[in-house]
Amino acid sequence: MTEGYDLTGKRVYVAGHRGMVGGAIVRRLARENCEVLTAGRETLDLLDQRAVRDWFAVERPDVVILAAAKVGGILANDTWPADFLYDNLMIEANVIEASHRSDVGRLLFLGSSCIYPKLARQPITEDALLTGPLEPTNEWYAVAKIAGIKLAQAYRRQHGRDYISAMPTNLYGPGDNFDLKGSHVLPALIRKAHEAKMQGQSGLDIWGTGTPRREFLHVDDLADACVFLLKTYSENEHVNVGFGDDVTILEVARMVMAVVGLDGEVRTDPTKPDGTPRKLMDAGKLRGMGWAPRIGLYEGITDAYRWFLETGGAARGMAR
Ligand code: GFB
Repeated sequence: MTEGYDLTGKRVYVAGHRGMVGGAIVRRLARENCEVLTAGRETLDLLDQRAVRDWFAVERPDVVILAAAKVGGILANDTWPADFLYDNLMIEANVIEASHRSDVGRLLFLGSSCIYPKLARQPITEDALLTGPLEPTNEWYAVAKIAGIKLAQAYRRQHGRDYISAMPTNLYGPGDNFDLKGSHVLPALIRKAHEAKMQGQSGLDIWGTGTPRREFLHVDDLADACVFLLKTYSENEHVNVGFGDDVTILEVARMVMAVVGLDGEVRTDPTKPDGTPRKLMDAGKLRGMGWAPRIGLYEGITDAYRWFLETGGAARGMAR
């Protein structure tokens, strides 16, 4: 444990600030007395090793939060396996190595709950990593994220760097991707429910059987957990950031319909993949350190729908 790592006056680089996660972290850091650094893709291509090294050499951040990633839902993972593996490996390798080269003292790498084996015992504790085969629908992304954890650990071990990793569960909230081909389930259902309501239809079409269980965390809670970990945690093992409870896809679909105000039944489509049956993370380690989420699922979906309405629900591209 780092006793009260102080962010005051630090230059904190948030990689991926235009994505849902990076955006939430920038909003949360506004409450800290630090300087936030960001760089859009037009300024800095994180796939370009030379450009990343040069940017770090000039900007000299003290702290890095690595929230940049090629992300997407079950279909996106299946459609673009090369992008999910290559882009994520390159982003992690470039940012972590450049951080070390330019003497960044503190780095937080963000992964995903899909790093765990498909049939891991539930709720999933941190030590389930690499104990069994992965879920095939997202193994490319999972392998890249596991490599990111290992990179942080390797720089800690070989170079004494204070680099840590957090594994969030399925996230949602303002800034999400509402493109139906690329998105995760919650933004997809919000958009589909909204469009059905606008067209005077009833009922909501969902993919798969509706029986898989998923745990959802509002991205503002994740951002708060990231700042908490940066200030307090300094160990080799990654930390789960979960909500602590899960729901079936059918349940979440009904909740979305209630928030949006859409009547009718949920219609399943078993020709579409379910993905992993369940991935509830054990959030006990982080709770034991004194952090807990604040935003309940219904309240969080209401907030995500508010953002969708305010921004016109523009189909948003992949966050990076
Ligand atoms: O959120 P999601 O795309 O990804 O799908 P995963 C979760 C569940 O919702 C699956 C179902 O069982 C989907 O079949 N679902 C129902 C839908 N209707 C829809 C819909 O309209 N759109 C989508 N997208 N799903 C992802 C991984 O897995 O989780 C990523 O692919 C990452 O790599 C992320 O780890 C956190 O939860 O299955």
